[in-house]
Amino acid sequence: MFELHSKIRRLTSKEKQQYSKEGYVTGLPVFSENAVKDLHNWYNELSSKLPNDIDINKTNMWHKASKNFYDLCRTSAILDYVEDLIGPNFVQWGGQFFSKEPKDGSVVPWHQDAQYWPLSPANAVTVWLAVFDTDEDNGAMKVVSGSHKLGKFIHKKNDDENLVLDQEVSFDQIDEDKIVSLNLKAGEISLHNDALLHGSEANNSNRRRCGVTMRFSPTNVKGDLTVWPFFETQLARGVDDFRLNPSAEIPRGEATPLKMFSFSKDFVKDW
Ligand SMILES: O=C(O)CCC(=O)C(=O)O
Repeated sequence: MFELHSKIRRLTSKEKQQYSKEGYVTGLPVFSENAVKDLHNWYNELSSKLPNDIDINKTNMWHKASKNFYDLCRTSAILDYVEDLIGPNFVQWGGQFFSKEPKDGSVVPWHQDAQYWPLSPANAVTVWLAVFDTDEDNGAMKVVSGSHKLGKFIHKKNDDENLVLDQEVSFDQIDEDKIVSLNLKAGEISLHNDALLHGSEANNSNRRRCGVTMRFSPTNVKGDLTVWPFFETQLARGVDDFRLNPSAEIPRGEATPLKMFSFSKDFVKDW
């Protein structure tokens, strides 16, 4: 879809060990420098379809709505990296933007994804693709290395309007020395485990910051439909011998999610 980086590769055994020990891998090349402009145009085109009063951070399920988004998530180099962590058979069930305009004040509180997700077994990998360069000045995602091994942290509800999510782990539970900023060049990805503590501070720069997240789980995952009735999967790679979840339609054109949770059948489609 976009020009691939000349250095795409598979994960090294050191990176696989790092994922297991520290819960993340970062700085993986996917798209070339030439592709960055295309990636920006892609983002501008998709985001411009949202009505002005809808915050892109409050929309999800883009992979079920937009062929453009779906195709990006099927980039073979991205799936190769994911396969190296969770094996050859896996599904996609989430696709979302985490975007911060310069000085918009938005913050992603410290949290563990698995806390929000009624999935078992909990073994999801998130791909975070940098659409723009991201660093500490523009609010790069930060992780607490090794925290995925420490069990569930206490999350408290916080309705502060600057927070992108409303469940937060207080800073006093966090080992500050273990915080790592996942600074990425546009076109690179990081991968993180669903139990890893992570979050991000405000974008204090004059540069936009945006990541595309893609959520993948091995095919043996089962979503609790009593909690997430809209949970639907698309086979991303391999075969699904388990068939434990409803399937999501594969988008053949462009629709735009206007909220967090939708069934694929509910999108207003142009196909
Ligand atoms: O982009 C961010 O700052 C946070 C992303 C996030 O929370 C996630 O990928 O689960």
